[in-house]
Amino acid sequence: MFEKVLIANRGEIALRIHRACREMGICTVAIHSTADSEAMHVRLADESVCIGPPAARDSYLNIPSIMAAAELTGARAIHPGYGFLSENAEFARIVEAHGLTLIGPKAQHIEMMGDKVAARQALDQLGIPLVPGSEGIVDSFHTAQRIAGEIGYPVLVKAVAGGGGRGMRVASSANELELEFAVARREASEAFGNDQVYIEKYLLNPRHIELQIMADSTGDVVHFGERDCSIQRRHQKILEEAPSPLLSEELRADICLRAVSAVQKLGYLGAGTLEFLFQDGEFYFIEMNTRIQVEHPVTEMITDIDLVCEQIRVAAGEPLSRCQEDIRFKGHAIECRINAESPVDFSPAPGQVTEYHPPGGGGVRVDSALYAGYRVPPFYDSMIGKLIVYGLSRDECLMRLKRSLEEFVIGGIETTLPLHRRLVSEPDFISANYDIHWLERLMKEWN
Ligand code: MV4
Repeated sequence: MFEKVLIANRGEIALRIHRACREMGICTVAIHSTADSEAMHVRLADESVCIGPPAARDSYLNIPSIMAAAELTGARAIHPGYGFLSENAEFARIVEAHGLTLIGPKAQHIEMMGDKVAARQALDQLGIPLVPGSEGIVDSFHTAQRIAGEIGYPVLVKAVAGGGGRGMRVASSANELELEFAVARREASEAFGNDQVYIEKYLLNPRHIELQIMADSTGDVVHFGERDCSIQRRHQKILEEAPSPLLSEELRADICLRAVSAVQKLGYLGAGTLEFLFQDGEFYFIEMNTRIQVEHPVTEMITDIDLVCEQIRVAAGEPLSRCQEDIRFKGHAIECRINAESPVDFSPAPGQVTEYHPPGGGGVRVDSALYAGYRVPPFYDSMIGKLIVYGLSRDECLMRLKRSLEEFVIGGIETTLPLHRRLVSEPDFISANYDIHWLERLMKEWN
């Protein structure tokens, strides 16, 4: 096992990784920008290194500075968390070239899944159902029109280097496609420096369901079931739950079996998430994420497994702590993402936290690096914490969520807590009757 791990991230996930390391008897090195000197993960880590100015490109994305911090402190492994360098294949290669271990997948798999067409082709070959669409890159309007004619309109033009919702254009007719194809290419080129696009049938009212998997270096692969992440706004998830309230045992067993088999055949290592759209009882693969995700705690709550510990174990060459039969699913969990934002227009609202009183009691978990007096810096993502609530049934979970949201006090800054309080009283949320567009439609009604 590693003696010392460098945490190449900030905020709640840096603290989350520190906690896992501590419980495994591993020393931690925090890195931080000059804006994060007073951050909780820096205070708690065994050692800390300031690696640059506030702008992420000069600090949390600054590979030479991070490698120097690892060298200086003798950390032999690096956990990238999510965001920042977590899905950067070049970083993975550099870490490896220095004889260190990245707590994450191999560079080749990060690279493959970063290319959305390569990911589609690989998983198609391995028996994963895809959204109907082009087999590969579509390089002319003529080809785009032919494929759209075959699969039927509306279609979605997506960037090969995209993901997370950036670089997508919908076309409802051949006429619209001519314009949208050109716009998608130009936007892809500007956003990713790569103008390659592909085409999928545009699904009108799907849910977003993702599967958590983990692979070890012995070739063992397990799944931890699914998360329903349909409640989002502008491609930012707001609330996630596990299990999906709408999946039958048969459908779940089938897709999980396929996912495990595919990931095993890829020779994948570490944690991964297969993202699907789910509509009319069918799964359609869209992307695979090669990092630990923000919403991993809902899976931890219903399986009673520490996914970050498992990531560290498998990166160190140890086997997964449990085989599939020993992963038992029990109860229901919901996570609310709490952002330092106006609950009305979602504009960022950094500033000093004057009061901090998180909820507690049975079945309640708060993952946050906040404390009273902390100044939320304006330079980074606005997520400042996550409230995760567990119940034996979805109903019990909902009641607990309501009372936890009532208890939660964050003073001095605006947060999205009022939005969550309103959401959990919505009849369609309570009855789990929502799709990926539900929240945006609802918020239009509120205005
Ligand atoms: C789609 C889709 C409908 N049809 N693909 C957006 C993020 C990116 N990961 C994929 N996305 C979508 N792909 C087809 N063929 C709708 C979306 C989409 C979406 C997906 C998941 C969660 C929220 C979303 C919000 C808007 C659109």
